[in-house]
Amino acid sequence: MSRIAILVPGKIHERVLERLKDRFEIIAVAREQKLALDGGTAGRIRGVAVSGAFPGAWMDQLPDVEVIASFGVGYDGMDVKRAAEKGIVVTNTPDVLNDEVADTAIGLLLNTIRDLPRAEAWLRAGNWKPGTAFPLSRFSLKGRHIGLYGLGRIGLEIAKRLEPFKVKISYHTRSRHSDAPYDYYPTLKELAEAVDTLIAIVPKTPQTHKTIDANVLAALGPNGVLVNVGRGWTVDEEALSAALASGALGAAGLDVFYEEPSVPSGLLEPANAVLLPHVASASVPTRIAMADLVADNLISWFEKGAALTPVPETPQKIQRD
Ligand code: NAP
Ligand code: 8YV
Repeated sequence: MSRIAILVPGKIHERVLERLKDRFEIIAVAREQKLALDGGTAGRIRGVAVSGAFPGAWMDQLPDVEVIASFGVGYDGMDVKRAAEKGIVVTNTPDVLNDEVADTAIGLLLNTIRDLPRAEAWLRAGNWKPGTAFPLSRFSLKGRHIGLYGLGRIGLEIAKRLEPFKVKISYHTRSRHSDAPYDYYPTLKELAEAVDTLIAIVPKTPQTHKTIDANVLAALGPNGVLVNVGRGWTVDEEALSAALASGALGAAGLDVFYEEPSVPSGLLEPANAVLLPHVASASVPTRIAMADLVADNLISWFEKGAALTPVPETPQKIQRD
């Protein structure tokens, strides 16, 4: 009996392929505007494993695809509307990366507030000599009031990690989380006015576009700190560059950027910015857990008739036998 064909467009974690190759036929193709598949091959594909965007036009090329397993919890590059219209189930990788991303957020927060990457660079450059000392950090975490923009799976883990630091914690989401022991602010502007430190962990959606704008940054103020581990899409980077340069905002720590991997010079130049190349989930164990969940979603769909972690936009309408 011929094996079920799974499409893999572009690169994906090696573990996904290792887990799938004995059960399925893997069809690997380059990421191109139109997938290089002849009609016969395209017609045999019933599942997809993908890291990164998956446009609706690719779905149109695959008449019998049932499930698309995406590597990552954020699935903003996936045309879920088209998938839902076509009855295709899309899965993502929630929860398995919560701890790693929350840990990274705390590390980035401390690095930004205490200027630790520049202190290390100063040491490595041979500046630490008798009678010299790296300048005191302007800011301290002590006594800060931290606002979480997003209190979902990852935001909640960040909040829990912040509690032992004895900081005040507040949050803004679309709706109040009545079980959360933190102050709720119904708008991002009100949250920014109340706090001195903002940590963003919201998805890329039309509603979150450039919501961290000049007004929000001004509300955080000269002692204010912004940390973003969600998506660069959420920040007006021009306004952020200007605020960092003028001192209207104290400092920023960014793991994500608007147009990755391009980082604007207005963010590269200021000394009061700590920048990471989108590494919040990027440890060997966490990426293996994400890869396993991609594979397990496909295996579960084809062997048990249901995916493990379908996204809310594509509930499992097709229950397989
Ligand atoms: P989640 O559980 O869905 O939580 C999302 C949070 O964002 C919820 O609290 C939601 O609150 C809030 N939110 C959504 N739209 C909003 C809006 N318009 N205004 C205010 N709040 C809004 O997602 P998660 O698993 O925590 O992941 C969050 C995002 O982090 C992902 O989508 C991804 O983009 C990003 N991420 C980045 C990395 C990295 O490597 N840097 C790694 C993992 C994830 P309500 O539903 O109550 O409004
Ligand atoms: C990954 C992420 O960097 O899960 C997400 O939404 O942004 C990160 O964990 C990405 O998905 C895969 O490279």
